Amino acid sequence: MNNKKKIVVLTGAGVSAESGIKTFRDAGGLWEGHDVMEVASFDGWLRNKELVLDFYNQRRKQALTAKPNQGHIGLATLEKDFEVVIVTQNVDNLHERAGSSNVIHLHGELFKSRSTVDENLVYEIDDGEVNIGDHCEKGSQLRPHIVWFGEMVPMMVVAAREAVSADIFIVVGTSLAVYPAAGLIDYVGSEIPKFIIDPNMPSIYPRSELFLFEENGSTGVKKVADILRKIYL
Ligand code: BV8
Repeated sequence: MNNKKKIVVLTGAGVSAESGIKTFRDAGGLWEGHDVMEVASFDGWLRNKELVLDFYNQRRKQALTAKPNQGHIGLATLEKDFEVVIVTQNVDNLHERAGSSNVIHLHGELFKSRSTVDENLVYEIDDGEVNIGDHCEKGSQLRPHIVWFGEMVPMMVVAAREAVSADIFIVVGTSLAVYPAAGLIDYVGSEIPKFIIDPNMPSIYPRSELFLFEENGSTGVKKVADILRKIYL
């Protein structure tokens, strides 16, 4: 019988910042010089598939050179003493590469592509590119396996179910500006301790059991992990 306390973690671009991956906001709403809606929306895809595919090919190349930082590693190490579910808005695979074994990607995955006629046809890309003319087994153009603005977030239901049964909730490196991801905290019990780690604390609705760590993920995660081990072990 697993009597480990369950930690649910919501992460955003900030947890990968110290791995050299630009955050969504720091890019000033421009990604690699593009308007977000040009490269991260379905309309943008319809307007210019090549531009969108190139944008994600560039980000995949950049993500390949990035390494997990102490924030990712600290979260993965929590699995020694706790049941840990990572809910990330990030499309990189740094949580997995740090050793986290239970990662829910709300906004998709950079290293996967999918069919444009059958969303169940999802393919690993590894270190490759996706280009015009790359087709799924049903002959349709492949697209990035990413949730664009204006698209449904199918994994939100799974993430919310995890949050409902959390004993501890940690938020690392997100401006809590994008919904429904930012609403995950509302599924967590009011009496459950909530730790927020961010050097520029996001505006968050005041509630009980909120503990703020105004610092980088690499140091904040270690501090919170030490506190949790003191309290729960
Ligand atoms: C949907 C994939 C409905 C792309 C992304 C008006 C009001 C409210 C909501 C909306 C609105 N208009 C439209 C909406 C909905 C919209 C939305 O929320 N828009 C926002 C911008 C207002 N949401 C959607 O469209 C979602 N879908 O609602 O569908 C629907 C319903 C029925 C039928 C059809 C549709 C889909 C949203 C998903 C979009 N895709 N990503 C890609 O990555 O290529 S979201 C995008 O923002 C990023 O990927 C990122 O994941 C996400 C959130 O950003 P953060 O991760 O928080 O990053 P950010 O830069 O903002 O913050 C970084 C934080 O880190 C900062 O706080 C910083 O201080 C901190 N930090 C910096 N350094 C460090 C650090 N922390 C720790 N350590 C450090 N070293």
